[in-house]
Amino acid sequence: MEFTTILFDQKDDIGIITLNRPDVLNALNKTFFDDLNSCLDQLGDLALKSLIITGKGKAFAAGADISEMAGMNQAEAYSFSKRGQAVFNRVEDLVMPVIAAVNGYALGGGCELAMACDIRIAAKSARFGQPEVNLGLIPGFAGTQRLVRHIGLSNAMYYLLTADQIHSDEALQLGLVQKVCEDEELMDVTFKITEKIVSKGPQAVVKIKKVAVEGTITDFDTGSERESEEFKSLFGNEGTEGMKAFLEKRKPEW
Ligand code: CO8
Repeated sequence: MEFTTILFDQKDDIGIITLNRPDVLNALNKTFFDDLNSCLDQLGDLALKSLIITGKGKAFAAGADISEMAGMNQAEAYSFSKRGQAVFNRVEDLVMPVIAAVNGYALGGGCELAMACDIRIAAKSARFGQPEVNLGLIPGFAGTQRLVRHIGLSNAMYYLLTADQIHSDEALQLGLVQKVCEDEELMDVTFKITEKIVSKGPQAVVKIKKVAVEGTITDFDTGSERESEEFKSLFGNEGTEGMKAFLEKRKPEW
C-alpha cells in the first residue's frame, strides 16, 4: 500500500500505520484523512489481528493542519470536522484492537486519533492535549466526547478549557494511557503488548472489543445482554478449546 501522508507496514499479523509528515509534526490535513480512510478500506484483505498507529519523527501528531484549516469557511470546517470524525470512528470500529504508540506530541487532532484507538502506550516524552481553545477553536474530531469518556467530565473540562499539555506520567494517572516507557523502547514495548493480545483467543479478542466499545454508547442492561450473547457464542467453539486445553495442561490451538 502506498500513500502520501502515511506509511503502511506489516509484521506477521500486525499492521503498522506510521503518520509520515514529520516536517510539520504529522499535522493532519485532508489528504491524511483520504489516505487513512483508503488504508482502512484495504486492511480487510490482510487478515490482520491487530493494528499499531504511530508517528514518524518527534510527534505522534500535533493536530489538524492549521495552515490548511485557516482558510476554511464554515461549510468547509463543518465538512472537515465530519470527515475527521467519520474516519476516526472507523478506527474505533475496526474489529481488531488498535494500539496507539505515542511518541512526542499528540495534540488536538493527534490526541483525538490516539483516543480513537483501544489502548495507548506512551513514550516518556509524549505530551497529550486539546489546545484548540488557544486558537479560539474547539476540538472537531470528537475530542470533547472521547476525552470525557476516557478521563471523566471534570478532568476533561480542565484540560479542554486550560489547553494544558498532559505529560505522559499525568496521562497514566488519568487513565488516558495504559503504559509509559523510555522513548527508545516505545516500539518494542508496543509490539510486546500487541503480540500478547494477538496470542489470546482470536474470537474472544474481537468480541471483547466489540462488546466493550458498544457498551460505551448503550445502557448497562443492553450491554450486558450483548455480553451474554457473545459469551455464549464461544461455546462449542474457541472457548471450548481454550477450557479443554487448560484442563489438559497444554497450549490451546485456536
Ligand atoms: N498544523 C500545521 N503545522 C504545524 C502544526 C499544525 N497543527 N503543528 C506544528 N506545525 C509545524 C510548524 O508550523 C513548524 O513548521 P515550520 O518549520 O514550517 O515553521 C513545524 O511543524 C515544527 O513545529 P514547531 O517549530 O512549532 O515545533 P516546536 O517543537 O517549537 O513546537 C508544538 C511544537 C508545541 C507542538 C507547536 O508546533 C504547536 O503548538 N503546534 C500546534 C498545536 C495545536 O494547536 N494543535 C491543534 C490544532 S487544531 C486541531 O487539531 C483541531 C482538530 C479538529 C479540527 C476540526 C476541523 C474544522
